[in-house]
Amino acid sequence: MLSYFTFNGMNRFLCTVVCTLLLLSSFVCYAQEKKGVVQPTPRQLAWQPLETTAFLHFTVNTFTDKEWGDGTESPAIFNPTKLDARQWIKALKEAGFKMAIITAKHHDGFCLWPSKMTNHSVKSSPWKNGKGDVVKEVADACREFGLKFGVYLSPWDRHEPRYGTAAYNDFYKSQLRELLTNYGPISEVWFDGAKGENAKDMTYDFAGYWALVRQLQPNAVMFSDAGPDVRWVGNEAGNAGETCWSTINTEGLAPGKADPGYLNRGDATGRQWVPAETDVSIRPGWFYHPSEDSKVRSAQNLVNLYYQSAGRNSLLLLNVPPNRDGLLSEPDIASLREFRRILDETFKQNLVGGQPSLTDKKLTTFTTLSANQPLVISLGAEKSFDRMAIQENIANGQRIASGRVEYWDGSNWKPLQTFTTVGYKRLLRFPAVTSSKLRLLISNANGPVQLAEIGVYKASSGE
Ligand code: FUL
Repeated sequence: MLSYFTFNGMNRFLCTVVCTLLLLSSFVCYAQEKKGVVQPTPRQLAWQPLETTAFLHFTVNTFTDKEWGDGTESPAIFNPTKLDARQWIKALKEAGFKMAIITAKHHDGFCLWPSKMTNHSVKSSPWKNGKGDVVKEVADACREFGLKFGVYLSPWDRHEPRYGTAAYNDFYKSQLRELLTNYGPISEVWFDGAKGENAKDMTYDFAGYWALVRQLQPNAVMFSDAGPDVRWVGNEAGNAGETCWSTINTEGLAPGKADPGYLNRGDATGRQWVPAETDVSIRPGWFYHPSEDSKVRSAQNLVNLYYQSAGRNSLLLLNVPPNRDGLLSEPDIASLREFRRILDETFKQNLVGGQPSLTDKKLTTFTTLSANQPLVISLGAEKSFDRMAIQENIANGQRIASGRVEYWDGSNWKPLQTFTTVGYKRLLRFPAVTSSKLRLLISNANGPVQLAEIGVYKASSGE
């Protein structure tokens, strides 16, 4: 009995030691794997696949023909007699847009909702006898058509007399609270960094604004030049960097004070995950101007913007400004419709065959690749193609720094295209080739690559 207990006790002791060692070693591996890997938060992960989102710039400027109002505009000029937010959101939905962000207040200070904090709003306008609420109409239409909804609330306010004093921060937070509590779920809050040269000195309480958003709409992403959740792409021309990391170092960066080139490219060694959003307008201006009716971007131009933003690990935020009637204009709607038709036609059929984990449209099923480990992609038979999509499982970070694609010409591998960062999605465009297989090689990576998706396509003849 005694010897049995002693042996059994010894066994248990050894077992405990071995198990503890195993646990410790797996913890060390886990910690090493996690070390240095910067990952998106769940809210950023939900935002990135939206790909095409819309901005709606609308305010007194629509009626004064200006881009920046000075705050002296009379609310009496705001009278969009045919306003129909359902028409806006339906057109966006049909064009594949997944979110709409309304300028609830631009720099002129006029509020598109009946704010309790000021009379400088729709409630002092003739529109709907002062009983209207544009923010509510847009929020309701987004819910009806299944789009996410976001708000732009300009910190710079050229009308409000408290602007320039500490009391303005409380005023601004009260307005933010109204927007965050009265209109249902908000998916993005846009904090514009713009401020005129002659603007009064004002220290914005960004920390306080951001805390309020986290408290009242914890699922919303916040945009400002350098985050906290989403960063500016560094230009308003619709160009994400050819190299575009979702990571940056935010220390020392403040709204309005970040180097646009840095924001455009991101930073391979960045310690914060702050992906780039590409905001650009369908017209030369952000607001509607009758003289720009003939200057609306063509569908092909919009397709190009898509490749330069969503196709470079960013997200397209395309502004489509409502006109003085309160409607989206016909030329804008026609371009949007054709834009979607071209994209749908191009991406309707993935020519890659027999590699389910790479074509199942799920980032969580991936193939792990190291640098210089070739991956052959079979098309099953000879096919003609001129577009490629590559995606990483960004839930575990962004790793690809550079790589190349080759195609089989029947006897040799021939160079097709080189690329740098991939991240959520990289789209490649090249003259059409006919081949039965391709080969992907990653040249540089920050760690083992989790290759999630590969798509090979033949572009629509519309583009
Ligand atoms: C800028 C603003 O000054 C423009 O008017 C526009 O709203 C653009 C999206 O952001 O900073």
